[in-house]
Amino acid sequence: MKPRQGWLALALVLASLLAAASTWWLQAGRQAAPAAVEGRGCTLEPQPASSAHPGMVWVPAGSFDIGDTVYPEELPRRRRHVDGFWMDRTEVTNDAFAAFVRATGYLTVAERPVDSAKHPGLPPEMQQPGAVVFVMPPDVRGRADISQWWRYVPGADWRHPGGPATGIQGHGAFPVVAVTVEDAQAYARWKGQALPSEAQWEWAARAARPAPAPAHEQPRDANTWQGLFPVVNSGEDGYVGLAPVGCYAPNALGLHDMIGNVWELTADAWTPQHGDAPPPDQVPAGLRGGGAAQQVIKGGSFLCAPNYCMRYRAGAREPQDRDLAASHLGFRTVLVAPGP
Ligand SMILES: [Ca+2]
Ligand SMILES: [Ca+2]
Repeated sequence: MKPRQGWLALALVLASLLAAASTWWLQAGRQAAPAAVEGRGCTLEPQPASSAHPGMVWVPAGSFDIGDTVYPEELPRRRRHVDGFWMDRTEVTNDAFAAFVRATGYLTVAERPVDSAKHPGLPPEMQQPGAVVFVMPPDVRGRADISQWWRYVPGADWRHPGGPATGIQGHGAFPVVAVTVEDAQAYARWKGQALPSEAQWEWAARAARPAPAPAHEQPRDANTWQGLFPVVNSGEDGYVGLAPVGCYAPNALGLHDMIGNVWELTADAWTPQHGDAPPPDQVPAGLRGGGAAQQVIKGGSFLCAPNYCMRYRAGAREPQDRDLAASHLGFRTVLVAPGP
């Protein structure tokens, strides 16, 4: 494919690979939201008042074999060592991101004019600020053409995750979506924190357990997709779309929604497979030469289903365009500081 020919195609391919987006407002109209907590948030377990970093949990140091064996990009498994660090126990919420925007006046990438020099030849609708949005189709002809359920929506952004007519009122406890790695890193810097490396993220998702390799089954304590993606979503896990953060049981470290709900951005530039050496942590991809345009994202989302995207696993990974927002994609931050 000519690199400039199809940002649309690229966007759609990436989006499909990620199995992304925010259908909560659309799907909620089709299927009654089964959870009584819709919109209000879920109650997080209290933390000790003495906690050095409220809202974060300590992830101890350790070594493990990064990766998994389900999809080619998870190979080869490589030994990685991770020093101890603090990590947000939930995905960053709309309320938290709104506080950052209020304090700084920050404008997200999806709200800015599209860089036509960087992406020449875009169709008119993609020359407008916006984000990629999942729209549940009534039926599909196979799953090769992902434009059956993925759309670039002008006016979609973190405040309007489904497009201009949608909003986040009453959804302050939901994960912020439609943010890019630049946005996530700006938030993290404001907090004095950083995005996790892929190794940090995966080690934390494994609850700092070096072995055995995590199971491949669809998890029960996570917001994923039950049914035949993209047309049948039974919502057996309580949510057909996004869920407020912290509605599902935490892992053994106290981290919620590492698997499912929203995909999570990392600090690492995308590599098609795990290399001999780990990518340098927390270094913007552009600084490593070549201007890598994609970032590693982890954990899968509420759109991950057994028939389409079995990426509800710690070792799963996907690429995401650095400058393209999607309504299934959020993040959480880490802090390198002395442990408890
Ligand atoms: Ca679900
Ligand atoms: Ca997640």
